[in-house]
Amino acid sequence: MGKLPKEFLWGGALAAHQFEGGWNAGGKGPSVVDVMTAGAHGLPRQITETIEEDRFYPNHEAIDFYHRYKEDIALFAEMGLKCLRTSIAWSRIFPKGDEAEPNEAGLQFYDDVFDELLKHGIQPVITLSHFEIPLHLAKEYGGFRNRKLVDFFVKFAEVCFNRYKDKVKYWMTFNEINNQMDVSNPIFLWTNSGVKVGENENAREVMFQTAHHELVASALAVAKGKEINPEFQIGAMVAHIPIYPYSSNPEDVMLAEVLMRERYFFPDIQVRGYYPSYALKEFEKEGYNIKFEAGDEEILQNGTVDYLGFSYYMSNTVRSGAQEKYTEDIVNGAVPNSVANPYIQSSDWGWGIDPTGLRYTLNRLYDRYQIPLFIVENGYGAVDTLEEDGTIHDPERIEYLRSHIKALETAVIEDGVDLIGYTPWGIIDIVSFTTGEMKKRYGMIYVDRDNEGNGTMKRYKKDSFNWYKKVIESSGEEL
Ligand code: P53
Repeated sequence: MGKLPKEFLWGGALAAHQFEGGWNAGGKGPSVVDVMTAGAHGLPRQITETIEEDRFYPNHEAIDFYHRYKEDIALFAEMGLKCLRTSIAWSRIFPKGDEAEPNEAGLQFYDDVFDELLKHGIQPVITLSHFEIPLHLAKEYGGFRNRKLVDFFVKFAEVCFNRYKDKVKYWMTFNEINNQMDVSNPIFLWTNSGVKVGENENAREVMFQTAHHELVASALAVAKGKEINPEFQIGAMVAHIPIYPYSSNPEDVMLAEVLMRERYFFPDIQVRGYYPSYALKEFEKEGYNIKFEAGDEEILQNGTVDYLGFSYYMSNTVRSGAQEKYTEDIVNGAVPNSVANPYIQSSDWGWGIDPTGLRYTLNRLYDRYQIPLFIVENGYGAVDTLEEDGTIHDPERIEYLRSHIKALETAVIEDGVDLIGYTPWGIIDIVSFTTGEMKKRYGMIYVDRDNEGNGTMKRYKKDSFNWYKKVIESSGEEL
């Protein structure tokens, strides 16, 4: 089939709050995830008002990378990673979010981590906001529903861009900025934006106002970043779950087409620089009063992104009328009228395994946007067993990754998609975002820690560790 280019960025992906720990070390302030308890598949995490003494908050200690980063980075280097995608915890840099000056200890921590990575030839790929908005900004200002957050975010971005301008080239503004379009689960608006919806409010209207502020903040940050270092590549980042029609019935096809706007809304604006007509029609039809300020259109136009980063885990399938007529086929937790796809198997957490969907996604996104793409998350969350001899056999994870790498190679080599790199999610076991569990593991490195926070924290290589190392060494030929 040919080869991926030499400069292809093989890596791994993480997010500060899910692995760093040290939640109040070095002057860090609490973030919106520091008040989230643990849940399970089908059992939502709770958002508590304050940090309660007798509750367990899995992100507080996470896997304690904060104190073990040298050991962990040495393992990443042994695997041969060319880049590591992670995020900067906003509340390490601005503990409350609205201070005049940044926290030097927080800035120094990322200098140390980036230096350690660069020493091993691993380039940091950085998300500015990955679900870790300072809690104070959520509580005192109402999060991104408040326009003031635009200034706080841009200031945070500017401080990071200036400080790390010679250490980081690839940036992303907001992680999975589109998750919050699912207003049925409060954790998405909370973690994306620090927003809670009141009982008498229209959640979708609140979401669009919040989104507008974030889109403006993202565009301003992009423009600022390019001023600071024109070599920067600054991207958007969305969760991309393609929506398939259940059948060739034109009603199913049209339903899938309309629902795909839930996936395209954010990148349409971040890539093209203006609101798509379907969104403006929805505001008009629903009577949403979304406040735009004078100059916003220009800001959006002047802050378009250089590339589109996205996560890909699974696909969704929708059937017209499923909600009324085919209720037995309904799968929950996804867009309305979602049904099980008879051609696709699911993981234990109900995430459908669909490698062809990745090739399909790469083609659709590249056709629509014509800018480079970056797969910044993909992976398989599963239970792993640490054997007595210290080994962990994870053939299902290897199979998942192998089939998805094959799909991306086909998209690049045969379809001509411009793809910057591939950073599988949770290169080392971390706290699951949606459930707060440790037992939903993605890593190629096992961490001895359980759902309740017990364990030695010792690191072990899984079978997938050596497998991925070979994949990288052979530029993706040896799968
Ligand atoms: P966990 C939904 C669909 C796809 C990706 O998730 C998603 C979500 C949840 O919004 O989130 C990303 O740990 C997210 C990561 C997260 C990862 O997927 O729940 O960017 O922070 O850990 C995997 O299995």
